[in-house]
Amino acid sequence: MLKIAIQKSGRLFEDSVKLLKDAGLRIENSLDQLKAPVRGFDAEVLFLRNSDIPKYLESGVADIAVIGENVLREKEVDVISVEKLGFSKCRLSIALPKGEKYEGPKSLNRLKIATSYPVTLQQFLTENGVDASIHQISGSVEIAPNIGLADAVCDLVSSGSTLIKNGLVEQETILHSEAILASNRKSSIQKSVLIEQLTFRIRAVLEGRKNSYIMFNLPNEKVAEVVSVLPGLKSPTLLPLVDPKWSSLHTVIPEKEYWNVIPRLKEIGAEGILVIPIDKMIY
Ligand code: PRT
Repeated sequence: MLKIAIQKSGRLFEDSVKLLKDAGLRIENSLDQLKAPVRGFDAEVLFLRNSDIPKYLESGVADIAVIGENVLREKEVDVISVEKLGFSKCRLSIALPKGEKYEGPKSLNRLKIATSYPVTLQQFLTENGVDASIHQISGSVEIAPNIGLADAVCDLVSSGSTLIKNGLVEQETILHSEAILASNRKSSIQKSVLIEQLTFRIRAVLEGRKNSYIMFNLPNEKVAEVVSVLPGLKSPTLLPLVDPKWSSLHTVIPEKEYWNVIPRLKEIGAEGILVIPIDKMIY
């Protein structure tokens, strides 16, 4: 049985549960459980604190986990990063009070920086030859300069509004992070079949999320021109319509190209464009 760790509650919880459900794992949980059996896959899910997952993963209590890259990096654990999952994207950034001059890392010399990420920050300071002191705090980092606890902060940022609300300006990003699937080294050998099966399912879900299936009608003489603007899979499918002068074209396009491609298809003469989400996609 594969032991899969996910965050018990917090920013990663909902997306982690959804990913596993979309991959066909039916978690039989009630909210106060620490562990839940799974139907549809030989696994059980452990609900843990995000900050505790790295040590449980490294020690083998969990075989595989959904975890923020930032936490793995901070805890310096020896695990295998299997797959980036595309959610909980954020960055670890250094911010200074508005009005303070910043001309690169050297501006941090002799400053006191408040953070919950002392290891990652120290690595950045050392790599850049900066002599600053680190004040470790476990939460509400952004208020540290306002209450005189520090000169600067190093904290996670997603929208940036927390920094702005506290009169801080983001100056230097030291790490980009998102949720990842990570596995224990021993388990990746001993339970390789289960881990490969789970990874295969998760990749199929992620590929599906990144793409859309589109279909539309077009005059036959426009087929070559339309195909030239399509970024999709190897070759689109062309089907005849009842009207012999028209065809229906079906293909897959990456979500990120969708809004560039659709207006061009319309300009060329495509009609009745349907865009359909893809549940799973396997290359
Ligand atoms: O208690 P437990 O150990 O389970 O959880 P935690 O306190 O580590 O977790 P949680 O739920 O706050 O965050 C879990 C993970 O979500 C983090 O480790 C990151 O990988 C990811 N993540 C993504 C974030 C953010 N975005 C984020 N914006 N984690 C925290 N923040 C905080 C940030 O610290 C700051 O206070 O949100 C604020 C800034 O947000 P913006 O949108 O105003 O920029």
